[in-house]
Amino acid sequence: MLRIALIVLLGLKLFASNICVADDRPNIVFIMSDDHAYQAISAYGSKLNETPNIDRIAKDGLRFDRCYVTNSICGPSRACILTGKYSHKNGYYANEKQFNVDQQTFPKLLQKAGYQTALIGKWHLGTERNPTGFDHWQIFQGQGQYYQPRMITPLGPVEYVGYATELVTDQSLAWLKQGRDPQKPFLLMMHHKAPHRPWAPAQGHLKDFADKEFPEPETLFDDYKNRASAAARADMRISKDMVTTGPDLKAWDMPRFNSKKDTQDRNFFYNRMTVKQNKAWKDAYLKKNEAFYQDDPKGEALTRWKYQRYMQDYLACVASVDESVGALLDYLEESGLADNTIVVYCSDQGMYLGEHGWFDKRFMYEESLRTPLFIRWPGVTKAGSVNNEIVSNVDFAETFLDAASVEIPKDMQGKSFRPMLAGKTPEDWRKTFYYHYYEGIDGWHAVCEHYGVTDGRHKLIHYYRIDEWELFDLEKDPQELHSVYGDPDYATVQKAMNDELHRLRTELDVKSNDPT
Ligand code: SGN
Ligand code: CA
Repeated sequence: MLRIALIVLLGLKLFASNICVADDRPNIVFIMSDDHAYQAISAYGSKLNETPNIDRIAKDGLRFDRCYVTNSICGPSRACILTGKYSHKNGYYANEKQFNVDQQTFPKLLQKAGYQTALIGKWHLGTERNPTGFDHWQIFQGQGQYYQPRMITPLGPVEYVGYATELVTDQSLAWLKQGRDPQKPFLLMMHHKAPHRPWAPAQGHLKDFADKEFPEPETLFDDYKNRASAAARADMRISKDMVTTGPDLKAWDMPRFNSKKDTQDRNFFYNRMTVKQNKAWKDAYLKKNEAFYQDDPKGEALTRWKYQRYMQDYLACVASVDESVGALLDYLEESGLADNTIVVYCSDQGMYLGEHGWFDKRFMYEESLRTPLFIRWPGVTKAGSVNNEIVSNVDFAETFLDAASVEIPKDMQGKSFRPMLAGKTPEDWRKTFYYHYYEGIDGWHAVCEHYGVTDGRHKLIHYYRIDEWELFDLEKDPQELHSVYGDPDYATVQKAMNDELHRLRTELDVKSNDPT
């Protein structure tokens, strides 16, 4: 009798202790690509490609149609995501600086609250000091290389053999399978290099788009008139700034290109490749390059050819990212983790796929201001739902903390959109959004420094170093081709937007345009 009572008691104790340790806070898998335009995701109606796996997140979850970034450039976007603060507060306002890793970040707060945290892939916030707030991390050096990338780990650098997107996927899966403490909820930040310039596809995707003719954007031959001079000044035109014989377009493997520079460019790529990879590349490009030189297109015809090759390579890089998302989703489902895991897919910013004749990002125009965002949280997000509110990468930190029931620090500058995941928009949700780009006319691609405000319908931009303004009516002019700044018909709108701009600058404590 006594023995039975003891066994029962012991059983109850075990049961009770299980209840104590069970931690049902959701896991977070945050998948971020680099420069992935919403125009190249089928869940956003892409005319260019299919992304069946990214679409799975949209199908089972929520698609955001107006996720804006505060500063459309890589490192600053990442710093903003980690800290929940604008660039002027987190200090990382331009690429190639050193992120202050001692500051508060949401992974650190999750870690302190009992989450296990991991970061795998692109960091691009400087490597003089190691990332902090992660139980496990492994990052590309700088921008990272597509083929045989070097990765920095807590034990030092490791030279990998393989393709960046696939390596990041494999390492993420390995951590999920073997590196995790199953008793703890986790945060996994899986950061791809792709589809960033120079758009080097994986061996297995080199020919995916070889025979496809892509529709050209209507503004491929933009004349940059009726706006401030910033658009015309920028060096990011497919026509003149995209390199045909260099890594951009890979029309290089021809006997006639034997200058030192051509050879260096080629070797930079080819020397990183295995014999098999190199053969696959030659097989994919050589014949087409020959045809290109036979045709010898000039002027607009050349731009058209460049645009087609750009898309062919860019979308092939996207195909690997989409595969990676599929592998992650499959594993979450097979392992039973999916039910209690929030899956996020986004990019660090948007990208021009020929709109305004451009590649790259940086401007406050829609293509680079908006970044793709999909979130699936089983039991919370409604399958196939769409959100049209202005959310931002500055909101991510607070949203994740909120989802994990961790207190949100007062000094973060975004707002948790956790209620929106369940389909409820808070009544006081923002109606306007502040943007600020700092790298400026002397930086890469010569995009003038600017700040601005948008409410989704109108957009006011001030290129403050050259003191020129733009005002767009996005309803009448969705492609942002005709500024109505100074137009008497828009005087009231202009005044209201200007007031709002100043209100937001005060609220966000923007004291100076030059944070240095
Ligand atoms: C590199 C690219 C630029 C790109 C920046 C920043 N040039 O410098 O075209 O704008 O990265 O991109 S390249 O010749 O090296 O490819 S970011 O996404 O990392 O901000
Ligand atoms: Ca980027």
